[in-house]
Amino acid sequence: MNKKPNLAVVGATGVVGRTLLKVLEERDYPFENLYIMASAKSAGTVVTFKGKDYIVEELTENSFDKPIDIALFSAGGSTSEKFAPIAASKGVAVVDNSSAWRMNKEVPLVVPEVNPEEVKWNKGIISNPNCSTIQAVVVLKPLYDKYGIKRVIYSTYQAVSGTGVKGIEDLKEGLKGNGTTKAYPHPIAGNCLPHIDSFLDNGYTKEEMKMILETQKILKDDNIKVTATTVRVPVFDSHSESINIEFDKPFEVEDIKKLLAESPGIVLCDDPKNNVYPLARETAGKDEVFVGRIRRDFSVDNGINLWVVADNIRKGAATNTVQIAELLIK
Ligand code: L14
Repeated sequence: MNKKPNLAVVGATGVVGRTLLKVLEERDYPFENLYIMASAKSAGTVVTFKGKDYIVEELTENSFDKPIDIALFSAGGSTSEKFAPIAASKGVAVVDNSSAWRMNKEVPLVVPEVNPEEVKWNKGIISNPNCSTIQAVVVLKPLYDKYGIKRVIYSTYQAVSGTGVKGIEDLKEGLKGNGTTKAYPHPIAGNCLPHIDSFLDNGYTKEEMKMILETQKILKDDNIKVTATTVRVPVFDSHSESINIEFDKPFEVEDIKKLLAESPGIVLCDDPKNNVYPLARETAGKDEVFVGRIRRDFSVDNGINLWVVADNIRKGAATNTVQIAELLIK
């Protein structure tokens, strides 16, 4: 692409959408024209971007008749399911934040530090992985390349911002002593809910299955065994994850620390004797994935334990989307 693209942001008024605009602004993403679209409910509201006011347009089947080059979608699964193919059919490159297209074989699932080359074969839609998957695979990829991975066990501690405004409200109200349950079936303050997204017949939640299947797709290896337990915790921003990995090959813990510290998008944060390890409150607002508590799992051959934390709305959604959009204009 030689000229600057015409850019559309679809769903700019939610938690991810607002951060998407912020990240586009921070990274000075180049564009000729910017169109901001949302459902009829938010249409007509004014959004300020780089000091200029934009009126939010209603997303319709005709929205992409304009000469739009790239559209960043963060408007939920059903909107993406309907409108991403319409946009793609009109020649728009869609970067989609919902879970609608991630496991579709015709759609690349991209984390720029991990598999940037996948963008090339897109047929109009590129999918942004689930927030919990993104931060995990940024760390898994260099380890996979060097040592091979047999099995991964994920246990997550996920922030309420992933649920959007209602989740944030439930925690705010809960901390004031009001047990509101707008977002969750139980109060979130003072609780851990082993329940993210809905339950499937196999006993797992959709969030758990997303982590399992997306990890295999992104690392292009269906032989990796993956299991997951995803838990909502009373934290506003940043998902934390305990990741247990069993490698094919032997390793030295010090080599792993060095490898991760040198890998793209990762900050090593591992000095437990001085109380230094990745923390949700410290990673909130940042774009890197933080890793610490790196230690051998003595219960198996070639096993390791890691603690991985990242801002779920930034690296887990908005920043990753903008990084994909940057690959599109390279
Ligand atoms: O699949 O509630 O993109 O924290 C991301 C947020 C699923 C739910 C996705 C949450 C959603 C998740």
